[in-house]
Amino acid sequence: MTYTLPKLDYGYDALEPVIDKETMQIHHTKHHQAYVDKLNAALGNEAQDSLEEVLLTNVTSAVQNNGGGHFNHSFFWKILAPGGSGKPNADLMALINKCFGSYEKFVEEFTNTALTRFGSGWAWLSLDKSTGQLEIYSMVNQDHPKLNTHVPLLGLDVWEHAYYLKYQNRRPEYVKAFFSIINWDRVNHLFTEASSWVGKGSS
Ligand code: MN3
Repeated sequence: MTYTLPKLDYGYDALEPVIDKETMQIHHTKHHQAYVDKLNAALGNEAQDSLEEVLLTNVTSAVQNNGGGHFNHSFFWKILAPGGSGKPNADLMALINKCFGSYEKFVEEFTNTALTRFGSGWAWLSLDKSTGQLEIYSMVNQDHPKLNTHVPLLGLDVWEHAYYLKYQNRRPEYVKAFFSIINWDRVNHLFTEASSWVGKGSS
């Protein structure tokens, strides 16, 4: 058994004009596929049931880089939807307001985090499993979003390969446009699931 590239729930051109078809195609079939292939090679083609468990126990750089790449991209495709979908539900909005002051402040902090990630990496919105609070932070390269202590709810790939064909050096335009294609229905689902784990240990 090996890890495989997950199919997308939408076509490569479905996120236009925010993310162009060519970027999606290359990102999914080349970049993501390469992480999957190298992860399989690093694990001797022995996939484990839980990729999260692998990331938390196998600290070799090949597994962290490529397993992180596989986890992060698999997560990313799911929290995107053509034209965006839904909005934060009442519980999530209440926590956003509590943790950041307002939805606008949340967008501002997430945007700043995505823009100040130097070089390659990701911006994340996660739920801290011990405190039940939302946190925004960035991780470098393909490091996973602190899966030992946090449950990721939203993630944005700010590697240049995610936006360069369309936006070139204009990362701010890409980050701003991202907010119009968020699959909030999916984020709400992740949040509801994550909320039930708060305070129940770190695993
Ligand atoms: Mn990427």
